[in-house]
Amino acid sequence: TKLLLATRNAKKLVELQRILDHALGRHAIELVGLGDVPEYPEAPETGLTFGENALLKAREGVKYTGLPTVADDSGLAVDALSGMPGVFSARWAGRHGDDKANLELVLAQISDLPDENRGAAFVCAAALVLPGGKEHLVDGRQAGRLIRGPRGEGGFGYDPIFVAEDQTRTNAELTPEEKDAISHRGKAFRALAKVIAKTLLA
Ligand code: ITT
Ligand code: NA
Repeated sequence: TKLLLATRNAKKLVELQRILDHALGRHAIELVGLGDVPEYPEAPETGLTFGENALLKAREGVKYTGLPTVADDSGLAVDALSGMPGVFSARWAGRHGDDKANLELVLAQISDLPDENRGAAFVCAAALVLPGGKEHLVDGRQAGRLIRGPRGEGGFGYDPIFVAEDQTRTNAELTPEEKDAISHRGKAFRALAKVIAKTLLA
């Protein structure tokens, strides 16, 4: 079964295919990337919440391809920054997708805070929009804290500075499977996999 994945983030795509393969069995879902859709428009991400943005991205996918479409909108909410960078996580330092600059800016913004005030959470909204117009939205959250400098090579984005609750390693030091098991994206897309199983694979 073909599903469009409305993302331009290659690392997200890898995580999502892996999470869906694990939840639904290998080859149950074939994710089609935006690279295979000619003249796909810039994603509208004008929403004020992760959920709104995920729905905007998924609706756009259905509109341009007619395929059932999934989308992920996600980010890091830092307690001491009143939940920022939040929906601005991908472009917090200015240039979209500059992971290194983004995490360095967040670290600078909380550099004077003691360990007990460095709480943060990753949030993921996962949307499924069907060609008939039906919409499904779920989310997932991973709570933790920010350390003072990056550690690890795995994952992407803010993973090198984030240590999840009950962990000693950063998300970037976990294996991919360990990250999926506890991540905001793993939680959201395992919930969405149940919806996919009922609506598209039944
Ligand atoms: P698309 O909109 O094309 O899917 P994007 O990277 O722009 O790709 P978002 O707007 O959802 O996606 O922004 C997500 C940002 O949040 C991402 O660039 C990272 O900075 C951060 N982020 C999301 N999930 C993360 C994760 O699992 N680990 C670390 N950082 C993450
Ligand atoms: Na976004």
